[in-house]
Amino acid sequence: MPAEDLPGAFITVEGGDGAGKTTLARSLTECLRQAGRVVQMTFEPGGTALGTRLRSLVLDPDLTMSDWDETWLFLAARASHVQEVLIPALTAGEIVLSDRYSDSTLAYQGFGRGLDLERLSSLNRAATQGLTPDLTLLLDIPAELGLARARARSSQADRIGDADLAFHGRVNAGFRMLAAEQPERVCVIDGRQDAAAVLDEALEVVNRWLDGRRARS
Ligand code: Z5A
Repeated sequence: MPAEDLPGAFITVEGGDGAGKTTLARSLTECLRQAGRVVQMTFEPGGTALGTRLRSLVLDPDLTMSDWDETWLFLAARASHVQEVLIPALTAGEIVLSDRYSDSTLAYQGFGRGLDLERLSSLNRAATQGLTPDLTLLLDIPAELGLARARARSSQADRIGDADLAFHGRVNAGFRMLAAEQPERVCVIDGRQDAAAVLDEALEVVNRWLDGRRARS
């Protein structure tokens, strides 16, 4: 089920740790609402009661789990998010802005952990019922900068954020490869810019996409 078959608009924000996704998703939501649009902001892993529980398990630094166990937890959180939040909001014609979605699984578990990308893509299709974003904003910053930002904000340990720099470098390179494969969906924004410049660029991309969609319908 491509999101374009539903009346709403499905936009995701992706990128490595500390890239500025949450900051951008919040400010973009506010600007779009001020312009009179109905926007639901959500996030993964989380967004539902089950997703919130799974989030605390998958990020718990005191738990050990295999890379596939980790993957199943993200996929289970995604399946409930799609069914309970995304499909109803898109069916109601809302703009849905999700802080992370299925590209994160390909980047972290595929490029980062080294799991098979084709298998992950097929599991993503099953967990999402085939729901793909209309538009993805990828915040691209060097892993060192993202980790420094994330660690300056919080010293709380987390099982994935605490992985080494090489892991985060592979994740970021993976996101760039996904963007290169699907340039019609994924727009790369330089996350090194200050937050206001990132927002300006994102707003321009989103408004252009929304206007284009209205013209096409
Ligand atoms: N994960 C996965 O492995 N597989 C999956 O399928 C999914 C997720 C869905 C939790 O995600 C973890 O789950 C994550 C990926 C993995 N890995 N880890 N750890 P998360 O999204 O909840 O966690 P996160 O990526 O670590 O989010 P984050 O650290 O909160 O990063 P962010 O949302 O991109 O950044 P931010 O919170 O907006 O900003 C971080 C700090 O930088 C903050 O102090 C801001 O004020 C500052 N900031 C933001 N923008 C700027 C700019 N432009 N300039 C300067 N400073 C800025």
